[in-house]
Amino acid sequence: MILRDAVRVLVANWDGSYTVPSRRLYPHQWSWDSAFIAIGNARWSPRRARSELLALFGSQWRDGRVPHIVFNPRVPEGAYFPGPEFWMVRAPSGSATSGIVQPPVHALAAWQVHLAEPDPVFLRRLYPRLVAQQDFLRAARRSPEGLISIVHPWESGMDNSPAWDLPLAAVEAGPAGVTRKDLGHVSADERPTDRDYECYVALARAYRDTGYRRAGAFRVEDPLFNAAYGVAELSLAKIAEVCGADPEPHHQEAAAITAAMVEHLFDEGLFHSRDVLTGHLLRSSSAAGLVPLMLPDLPRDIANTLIGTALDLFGLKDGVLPSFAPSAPEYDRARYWRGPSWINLSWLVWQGLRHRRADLAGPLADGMIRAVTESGFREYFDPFTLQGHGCHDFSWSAALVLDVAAEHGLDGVPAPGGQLGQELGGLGEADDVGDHVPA
Ligand code: 9WN
Repeated sequence: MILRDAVRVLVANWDGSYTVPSRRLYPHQWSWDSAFIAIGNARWSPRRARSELLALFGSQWRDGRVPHIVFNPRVPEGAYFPGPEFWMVRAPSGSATSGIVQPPVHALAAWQVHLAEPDPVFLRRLYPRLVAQQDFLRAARRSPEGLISIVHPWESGMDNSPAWDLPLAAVEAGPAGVTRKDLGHVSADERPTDRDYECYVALARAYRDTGYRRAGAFRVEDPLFNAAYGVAELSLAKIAEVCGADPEPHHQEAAAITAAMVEHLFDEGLFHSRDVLTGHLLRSSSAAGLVPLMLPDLPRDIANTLIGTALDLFGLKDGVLPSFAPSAPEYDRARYWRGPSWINLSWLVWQGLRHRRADLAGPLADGMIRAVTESGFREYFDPFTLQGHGCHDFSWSAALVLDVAAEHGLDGVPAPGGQLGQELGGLGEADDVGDHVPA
C-alpha cells in the first residue's frame, strides 16, 4: 500500500518530463531532487527516471554547471521566491534557471537508473554532460587543498544547517526586499528565519552581479558535497566502462578527493565543513559529516570512528537519523535542516552503511519506511516521534522509499531487487508518461 501511495505522489508531481519536489512549495525542477526522484522512479518507471535526468541536463550551462532550479515558464513568477526575475539568467536551452548548483548526486542516479533497466544509449547521452558537471566544479570551485567549495547555503542542499551560522553571521544583509512565499505553505517555526532569508538573498544577488563567476562572503567546503563529488567520480568510472571510455581518471579523482577530505575535513570523529575565507574548520554536529561513509576507499579506521559517532552522537541504533545531533545547543527538532530527519540524508548514509554494517543499515531502512508509513510523505520528520513537518507529498520522500523497499524489503518480506513492477501491479507503466519525455 505504502509503495502504491509513493507512486501516486510521484505521478501527481510529474510535469510531463520531470517531477516537481512539491506542487505548491517547490513548483519547478530542482537539481538534486531530480537525482533522488530518478533513483526511486527507476524502480517502477525507468522511462520516467531517464527523462527526469535528461530534462535536467537539458538546461545545463555552457560552462558545465547544472543549475539548482530550472523554472517552468507556465508557473507564475509569484509562485516561488526567488524566481526567474531575481536570477535573471537563461540556459542555452532557453529555460530560465538559477545560477547556483546543488550536490552532484546525478552520476550515481544515472548509474542506478541503468542498473534498474540497462540502457547504454541513455548512458552514452548523459556521460559527457556528467563529466562537464564535474569539470565545472574543478574549474570554478576547487581550492589548492583539492576540495570543492560551495558559494551559497542553498548549494549544500541543507540550507539552514547550523553549520552555516558562523559564516552567515559575517554576511551583511540589509532588508533585502524579501517576499517569502514559503510561509504561505509551511509554518514559520519549521522554516528558516527572515534573517536567514535576507542572507540567502544578499549572497545570491552578489554572486549574480558578478555574472555568477565570483563567490562573495560565503565560501565553504562541505563534506556532503565533496563526498557526492567523489561518489560521482566512482559512478562515472562505471559509466565510462559501458560507454567505452577510460575509467581510470575517474578512479584517480575519487581517490584524490577522499584523501583531501580525510586530510582537511576530518576532526574529532566527524567530517566538518571548512571555511575557505578564514581557513578554519567549521566544527559542528551536522549529519552531513557522516555522508563520506559513501566513499568505499575511506580508510577503515576513519569509517569505524564515523560509525561510532553516528551511534553516540546521532543515536543511529534507533534507526532514525537526525540532521543535527540532538545534544547540540543549536538542535531544533522541527525546523528544516536544524535537527529533523530527512529521507535523502538517511538514504545517503544508508548507502554508506550497507556494505559496512548491515546490522545498522537494516534498522535505518526500516526507520525511513516507518516515517512515511506513520506520517505520510512529508518533507522532514521529528527524529523521535516521527511527526511530519514541512510540506506534504514531497517527491524524494516517496521516491527513495521505493528504492529502499526494492533493496531492503518491506514488512519483513524480502527485497525483490531490480524493479518493483509486480508489487505495483503495473500502476506506473499503465499511466501515460506524456509526450514531453526527451527522446
Ligand atoms: C531552496 C527542493 C529544495 C531542496 C533543498 C531544500 C529546499 C529550497 C527552498 O527545497 O530548498 O533551494 O526554497 O527552501 O533545502 O535541499 O532541494 O526540494
